Amino acid sequence: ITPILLTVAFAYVLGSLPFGYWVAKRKGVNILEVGSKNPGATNVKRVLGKGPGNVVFALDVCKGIFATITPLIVFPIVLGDSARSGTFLYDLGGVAGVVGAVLGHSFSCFLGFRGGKGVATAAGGLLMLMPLPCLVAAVAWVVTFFASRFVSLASIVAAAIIAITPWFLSFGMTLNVMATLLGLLVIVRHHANISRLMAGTEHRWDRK
Ligand code: NKO
Repeated sequence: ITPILLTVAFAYVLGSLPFGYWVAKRKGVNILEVGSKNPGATNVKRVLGKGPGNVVFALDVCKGIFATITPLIVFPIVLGDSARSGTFLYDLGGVAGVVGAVLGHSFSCFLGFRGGKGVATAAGGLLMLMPLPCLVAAVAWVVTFFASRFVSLASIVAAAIIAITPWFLSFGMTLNVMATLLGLLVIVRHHANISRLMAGTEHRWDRK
């Protein structure tokens, strides 16, 4: 249990790094008070433009990748055969990494337990654990976005795909349960967007 707790703690702190907040702050903007008030890549792009938005997206994806890949590399080395690829402990290490990072991003200890919606960070971690569902979700994200021009709707559709598709593949119970819970968490984090979508007041993305 100790390696799992250490992994969650490490991933949580890493995920908590509020890159969206910091990048905007360097430009003199408090991202928590403008646009959708979300410290994610989308809102940084909306308020500050393409460059800063892409930087935040890349950094948020990287923190998901790093938090997840670290236990996948360290567990077999430190714990030996009981945590090699294919074991429950190995899967649990990866799950602790991605879940810790998304919780950190969403409830950052550097932002008074506020944070983003976890889309980019989850995408980075899931890419390491289940590349195929992640690719399908990414394609669905792009299609939904260009069809609707709602970033939030695209993210919700991608999260639903992450929650559902792994059950039809052979990842095993540990990863499947994680994917469903993570997908649901990302959807719940979009509750304000969902209200706006239903009220017809959600922000539509138009080319700048
Ligand atoms: O400001 O409330 P807002 O309109 O900013 O923002 C809503 C938005 C918040 O999310 C972000 C991150 C944007 C990342 C877009 C990259 C899409 C790449 C597709 C990844 C597919 C895997 C998804 C896994 C979800 C669990 O939604």
